[in-house]
Amino acid sequence: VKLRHDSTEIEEWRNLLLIYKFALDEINTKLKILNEEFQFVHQHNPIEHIKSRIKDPSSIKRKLQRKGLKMTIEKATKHIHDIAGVRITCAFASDIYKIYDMVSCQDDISILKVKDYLKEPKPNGYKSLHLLVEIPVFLTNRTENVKVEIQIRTIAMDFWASLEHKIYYKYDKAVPEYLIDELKEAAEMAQYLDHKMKRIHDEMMMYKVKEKLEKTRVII
Ligand code: 0O2
Repeated sequence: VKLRHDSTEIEEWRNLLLIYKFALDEINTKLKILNEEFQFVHQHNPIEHIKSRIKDPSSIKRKLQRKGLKMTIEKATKHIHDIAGVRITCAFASDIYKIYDMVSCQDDISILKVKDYLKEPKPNGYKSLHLLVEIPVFLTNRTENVKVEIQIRTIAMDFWASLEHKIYYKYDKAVPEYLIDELKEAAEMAQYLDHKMKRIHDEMMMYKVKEKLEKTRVII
């Protein structure tokens, strides 16, 4: 997609994207602190990886076109909710809601919208928890409330989503029927793997608790 804009407009876009970048910096710091504190209190890390990105102008333009809108700053800030995006991957599905609780307890973060594709996966098999949040960014002369989309999913869900995303673009959104079926099957397998890993993890935790109890009994 070719973007033709004059220099003032380019400057305005640069400024806008910089503010989104500041919002990402803030969210990333918050998540890092929450994860470290959670680890300290519960001896468990709910977050495996955090990836963040600013949507590039050509993708913003494509998304606006999909919505039948022109590429303007006003339209982009109003209609594109994932200009700033954070993707959090965790080991277990139960961690997803723990992270959600931690984020929603932050005084300076407002949750504007929740899309729960875990409770209601998309027909293609896509699963993830999407939070549209707003965070204040304190600038030299003003405060801007900036929207950030947070996607939270397990490693297995993320593995599936990144392959599906590649296939979707590879076939220019016209994915052959047999691959759609294969992807659905793979989504079920990812869900099976999530359950299995959780069961194994819970067994291990039970074993650890039993072992601790045994040791305490010996000491008493
Ligand atoms: P990219 O390239 O990842 O940025 P809305 O305006 O909120 O109604 P939106 O933003 O499309 O519509 O809503 P949604 O459902 O929250 O989707 C936002 C992002 O979620 C997408 O961004 C994808 O990153 C991801 N996503 C949603 N559905 C799917 C899916 O079926 N498969 C995969 N792999 N990812 C999905 P973009 O801009 O589409 O793409």
